[in-house]
Amino acid sequence: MIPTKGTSPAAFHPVSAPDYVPAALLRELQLSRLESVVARAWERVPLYRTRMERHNLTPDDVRSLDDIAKLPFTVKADLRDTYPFGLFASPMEEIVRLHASSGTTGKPIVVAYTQPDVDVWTSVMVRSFAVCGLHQGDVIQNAYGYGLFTGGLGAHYGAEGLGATVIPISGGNTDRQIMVMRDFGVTAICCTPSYFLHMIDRAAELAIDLRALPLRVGVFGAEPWTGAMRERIENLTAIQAFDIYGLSEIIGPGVAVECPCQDGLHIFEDHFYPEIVDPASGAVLGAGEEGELVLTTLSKQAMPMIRYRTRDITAILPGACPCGRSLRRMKRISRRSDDMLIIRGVNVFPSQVEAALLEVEGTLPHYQIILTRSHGLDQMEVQVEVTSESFSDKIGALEQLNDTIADALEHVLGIRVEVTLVEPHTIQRSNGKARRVIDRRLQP
Ligand code: DLL
Repeated sequence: MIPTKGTSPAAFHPVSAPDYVPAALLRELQLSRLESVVARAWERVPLYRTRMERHNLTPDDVRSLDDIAKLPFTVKADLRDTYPFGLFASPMEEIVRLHASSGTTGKPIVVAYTQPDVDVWTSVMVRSFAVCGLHQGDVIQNAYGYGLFTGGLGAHYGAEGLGATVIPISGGNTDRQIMVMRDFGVTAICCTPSYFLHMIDRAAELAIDLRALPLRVGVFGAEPWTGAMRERIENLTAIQAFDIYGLSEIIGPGVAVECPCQDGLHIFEDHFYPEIVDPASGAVLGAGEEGELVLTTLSKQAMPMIRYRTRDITAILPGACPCGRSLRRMKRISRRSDDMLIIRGVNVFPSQVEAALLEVEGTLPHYQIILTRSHGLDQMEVQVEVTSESFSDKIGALEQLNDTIADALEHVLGIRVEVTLVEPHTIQRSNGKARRVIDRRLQP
């Protein structure tokens, strides 16, 4: 059955039942789980206990869901400072899996799972796929990277748990991806949105019409992408593109996913308790207000996370979703608070650049921002790939396109930046998360 906007065939999938638990029951469940997780963290992880003691708190101080706001935050540096196993709440004999995320600087962070943790992870991934309208009989090509990254194995267990057929192809070797997609009757693809765009380009070069294949669903995440990027993907293929969100520290993929209404991502809040806080003051914000997503794991054993500051910027959407799920929704993540570039005093986010480029005809959504410093002044160059047709245009037409892009960027960013048009395929592709920014400002 092809999912259409506003209706959800997944609504009838038995694994989706917890998505519809009445809100009052859900709150009760969350509170009893919160009490257990706080007690576990207190008893077993010295960092949590010391921090709570410093605030004169014991687990008994958490008596309602609002009391969560009394608890201290946990941040990424806590994982680095206790590297590798300092936040584990289970002995190694009970831990069945380790993953790690490298990040951009320094040591990786390590995350651990007991068997019940892997089961929870599988269950939220099964529910995620069901929300996207997938079921037994679907053939899921899993092009998220397998290995220490959580994307590959998370989606793999979810697809198998659903009873679908999973192709564990991992990232890379784009020609083989397209061959498999065509020859194996693939109905769903999982990868980063930027990698899927690359697959679309390559399929066009190989004269393979993706619309002629049974492919109907894409489950894309692990990096920010815009509504305009979704439109581009959906217009160039016959798929419905869903946004899936997650992070290693909390579990991996499967923290939240879009339903066919495509208006925000439902958070699996029976396992992950969301709050939105002001990134500067840490104050809890209300529904509809944009701020930093803070998550508390409600059922994880090996590595409970209490009020983890994700750095991802979003808002909890007020109101009920027409799909009928009681799980609250968050806006798609457009940016991270630490992604913000400050160029000559102006705040710039890569997502603004992407949104502006997608408005200009003749450009491809492959771009890179290069930052340099000359005579103490920050310079920002945006390299943009243009279609081969535009590239073969006369010089005058290219100059005009360059000006149009520079104007569009100035309009959203508030500063004039240098634009360089480059041929298709000039910008290096990634099989996983795209590298949007190259910062050479601190290089000697
Ligand atoms: O990226 C887990 C994942 C795998 C999610 C596959 C979805 C699909 P990490 O490598 O730890 O885990 O990176 C987590 O990636 O804090 C966000 O900044 C970003 N991110 C993940 N999903 C999305 C999304 C995985 N749908 C970090 N939209 C997070 C925007 C996302 N950003």
